[in-house]
Amino acid sequence: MNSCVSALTIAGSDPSGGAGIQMDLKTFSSVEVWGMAVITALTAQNASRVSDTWAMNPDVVGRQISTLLQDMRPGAIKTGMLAESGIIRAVADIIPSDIPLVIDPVMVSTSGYRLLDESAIKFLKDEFIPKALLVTPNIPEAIILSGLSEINSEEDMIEAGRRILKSGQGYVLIKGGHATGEESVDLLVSLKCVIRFRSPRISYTVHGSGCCFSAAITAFLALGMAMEDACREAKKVVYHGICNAISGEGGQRMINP
Ligand code: PXL
Repeated sequence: MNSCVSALTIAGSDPSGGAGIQMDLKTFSSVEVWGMAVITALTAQNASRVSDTWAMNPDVVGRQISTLLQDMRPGAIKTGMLAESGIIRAVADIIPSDIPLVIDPVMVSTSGYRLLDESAIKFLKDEFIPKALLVTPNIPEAIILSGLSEINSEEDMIEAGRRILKSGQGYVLIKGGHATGEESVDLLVSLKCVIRFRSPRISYTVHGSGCCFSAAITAFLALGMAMEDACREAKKVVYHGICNAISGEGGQRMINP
């Protein structure tokens, strides 16, 4: 473990270990980055479903971050489940603008449970996403963030990415896991270019792959990689994790980075 390099996740707890902060910390460890975690929400869930969520008080989230940053400085920060606009505001107000920020715009769990208030989506789009170096939506999230009515092709993914990029500085990684075809294609879109990452499509779905992907990118950015390399290496981590998925009770597969 290279303990000089650290990354921070600001996300919800998944007691099953499949997603959320538990998955983020496992992913950071798998690439030998020191993991730190600020909890935004608790969830009650198992391998197959979320049954309840409890958002932290935004001041509690803010205090966790401000105390941590008094004597520790992560090389990169990612956010996952932010639950509600008060928490997004607390995070947006506190995190330093000179640390690379990856926003995984978590909205709904794989099993269909809402993890972000509907009313917080506008705030996420208008106030928080412009602060990100990278946003990592899947296709359903990209539809909501871009305002497109559907995404059916790589051209649509690029158009969605361009719409989500509010300023010229950032990147959007549109993940093609929800698309169809023999390959799973993710597109890294910036105002200057589009880069394609491909892997064979695996026929089953796994819980936690989105968290693992954005956490691995965050860890590689903390290690000093350029964005394109960080996304390419992270895709390998996720692909390996999906191939090595473990079966939870009820046959639900959980990623194993
Ligand atoms: O996969 C998205 C996600 C993120 N964070 C938490 C979750 C989930 C999905 O269930 O529980 C805490």
